[in-house]
Amino acid sequence: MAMHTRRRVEMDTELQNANAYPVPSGITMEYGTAGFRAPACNLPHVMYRMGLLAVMRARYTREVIGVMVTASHNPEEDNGVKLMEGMGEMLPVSWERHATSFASAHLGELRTQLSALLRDCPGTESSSPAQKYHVLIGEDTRASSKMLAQAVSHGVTDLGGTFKNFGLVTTPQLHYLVASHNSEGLIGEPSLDGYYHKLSEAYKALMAQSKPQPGNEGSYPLTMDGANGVGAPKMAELLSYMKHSLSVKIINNGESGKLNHECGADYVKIGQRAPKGLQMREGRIYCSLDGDADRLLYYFVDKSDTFHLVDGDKISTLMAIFIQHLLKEAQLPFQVSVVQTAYANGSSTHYFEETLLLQVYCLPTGVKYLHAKAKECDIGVYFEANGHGTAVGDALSDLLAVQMMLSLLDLSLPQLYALYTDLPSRQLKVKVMDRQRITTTDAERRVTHPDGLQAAIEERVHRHLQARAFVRPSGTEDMVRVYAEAETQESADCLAHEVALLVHRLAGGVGEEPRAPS
Ligand code: 16G
Ligand code: MG
Repeated sequence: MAMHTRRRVEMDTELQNANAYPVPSGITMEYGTAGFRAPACNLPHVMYRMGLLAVMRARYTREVIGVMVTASHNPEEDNGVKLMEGMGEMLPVSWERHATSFASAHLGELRTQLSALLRDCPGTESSSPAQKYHVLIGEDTRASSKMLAQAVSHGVTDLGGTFKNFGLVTTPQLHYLVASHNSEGLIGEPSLDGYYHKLSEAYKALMAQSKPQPGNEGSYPLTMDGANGVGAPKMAELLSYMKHSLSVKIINNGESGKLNHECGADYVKIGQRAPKGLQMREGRIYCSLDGDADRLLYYFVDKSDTFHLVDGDKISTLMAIFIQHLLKEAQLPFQVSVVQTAYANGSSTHYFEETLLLQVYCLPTGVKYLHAKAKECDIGVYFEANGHGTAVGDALSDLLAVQMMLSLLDLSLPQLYALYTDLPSRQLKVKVMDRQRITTTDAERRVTHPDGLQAAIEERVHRHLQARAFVRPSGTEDMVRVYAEAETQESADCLAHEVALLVHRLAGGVGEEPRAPS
């Protein structure tokens, strides 16, 4: 009874800021693989509600929870939010539905849902008055992020929680801060200084083991494209801790260009080209981050100025080789497995299975799926082809890891690239009325709805050599994504276009039919 009374009091007297965050009419959103993403103007009410949910989650887990305000590689005008768990993992799938229903709940419904959550989730109801629930907030460089982070903080304080807003941080830095807060220093000091210190000291210690050879990776100067996002200033901060052990030239550092516009990891991967304005030279190596620094891709040009991409598949190849090498040296019997998505290039899967003799798993897109599978393995290496790897995809630590592994294996980036030849591929997007009408199975490799689409895709695939194609609704954009690979670029382009046309015709395409890739 006492408990009941307290709950009522909490629900009735608080939420004093709720009226400032009404739900706009006609807007519903789903908490997807990357949390919520939408045009920033549609998000204040979602942010406020995620502040509330973060406190509820903190009550439930008894841990500090993170809320990151970012829309990663989306355009500057968008924004988004995702919650981070105690050890820096993603919000569990079982709570995603609470996030979805909170996001569009009007005040009355919100009170009901908060009460229901208190009732239904063991742990949330018991709260000693002295117990404070703490939320860490981070923001990317978008103009809207400050205001949206403030909306999160209003949600937190309305439920009696406390917060610390770290301001500008990369998404993985917030993961680190959350995990280090909850581990009471075991992971590292819970501050950005602690993060930089940990990374730079580990890098220096590992690099001290490498014996620089003439012509090895140490002599390839590195240029980093910061996507005009938060990764650029944060890399500059990290470099100040590295002293002379690493030198990186940073471009697209946000001083003049627009976030993710004609630069960044997504632009480079999708277009298989350098960021606009970058004059690449043979003998240098280049890498791109995305807008919140949780993706990393490398690239270079050869003598004939041909562009070559070292994507997430190739980075996981490097990691798998490096770990195999360490296991062999230490004579440890662990099995290394590789976890990929359907976007992994067919040649990479073949190389892992046939040359490195590793077990390969294919999972649906989204780090949470890959991470869960990797945890089941003795040693699980995972990267999405788009450059998103490891538990939080920290592009800064992945960059240090790549530099270190190349150096210790005495391998150059062109040598890594040459280990296997990617099949040419093409990605396209199609706008449809309702992308959720497309459903898939078999780790997104086959369509189950609408009827007839899968058979039609297969019929087109059979017209090409070494071909494969699949479609899936994007979790971050209102689009259906099409992927095709085949023996030649021409063939991959043609197949992708044919499949895009099928989606447009059979799945309720909007506007003009998709054009062939130019
Ligand atoms: C998010 C996911 C990333 C995935 C991408 C797919 C996390 C932390 N991030 O960025 O893993 O590759 O979405 O986007 O899970 P899409 O659904 O629009 O293709
Ligand atoms: Mg990102």
